[in-house]
Amino acid sequence: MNDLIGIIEKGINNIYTVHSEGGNYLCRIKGKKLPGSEAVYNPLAPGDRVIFTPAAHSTGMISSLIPRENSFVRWNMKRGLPQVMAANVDAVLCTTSPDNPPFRPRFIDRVIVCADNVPVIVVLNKADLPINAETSARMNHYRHLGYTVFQTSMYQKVTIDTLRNFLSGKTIAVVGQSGVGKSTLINALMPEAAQRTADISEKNNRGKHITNFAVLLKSEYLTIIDTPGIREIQVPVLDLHLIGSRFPEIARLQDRCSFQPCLHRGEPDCAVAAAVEDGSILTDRYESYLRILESIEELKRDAY
Ligand SMILES: Nc1nc2c(ncn2[C@@H]2O[C@H](COP(=O)(O)OP(=O)(O)OP(=O)(O)O)[C@@H](O)[C@H]2O)c(=O)[nH]1
Ligand SMILES: [Mg+2]
Ligand SMILES: [Zn+2]
Repeated sequence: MNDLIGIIEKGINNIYTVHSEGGNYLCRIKGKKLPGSEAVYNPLAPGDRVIFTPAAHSTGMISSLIPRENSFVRWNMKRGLPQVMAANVDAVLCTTSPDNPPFRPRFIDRVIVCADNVPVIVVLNKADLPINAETSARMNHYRHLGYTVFQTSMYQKVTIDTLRNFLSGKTIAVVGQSGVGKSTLINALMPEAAQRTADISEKNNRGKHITNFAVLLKSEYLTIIDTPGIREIQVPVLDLHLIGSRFPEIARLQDRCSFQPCLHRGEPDCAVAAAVEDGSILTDRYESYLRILESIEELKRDAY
């Protein structure tokens, strides 16, 4: 049979569900390894476009990956390898909550850095719970930095409708801590998704990692990739100089630093340090940036 192009919906135990014109195919990778995927945790992620050879009974063999337009990649701490959670999306929806689990802005900053060539939308879900001034201020700050922000609640239909309208026609990946309500939000946006959800643990105020593999879900107007909740998100090992370019307020000043390239941590006559000093860059965002640099340096040290 002729080769087909398809989209990965999910991959479990090296068996990939590939969506194509003719329907869904259960595929394996031809020769077990895809060229170029040696140093990664997973060779394929939901949203990837692949070429495969169909066989009997809706099965098939994947022979190659069509180069990705973009991806969301985190560092898998257990395996010490980069893990692609979604590919070829129009946006990453970074989902957070004001409480249960608590709001963690540095988590959002890391999600933004993990989004390679994709816009990030920041969603404060569970907006029916009390939102403290600090959380509101940080959400406003993301808006000020140029990110699209939303507040949603499963109990406020209008918030879901507003988000659904905004996302209409797009393919998005939903990421965030466990228990913030990613799957609940997806079920509200597209009821046919019927993703499993569960209450968070009362003992430690954390989610229970209910979604355990990433999956691409389609409705008539929307394609969404649900992803497993992450407890501690680690940025992959990237060139340190790339990190500043993923902080818009740092990126727009970088050219003005005397020292080039500048990492903005103690170099003389640094425009970013000056902006932190005069308050035009939020101190916590700057510290968040520094922690990310340190965490990458740590990973590099561990590798030797
Ligand atoms: N108060 C409130 N609770 C919500 C809202 N959305 C979701 N929840 C609750 O939050 C809990 C966790 O929801 P899930 O959708 O399973 O969370 P998740 O982010 O998919 O979690 P993982 O799959 O573990 O990553 C459930 O008890 C939901 O009912 C909301 O808007 N408001
Ligand atoms: Mg879930
Ligand atoms: Zn600098």
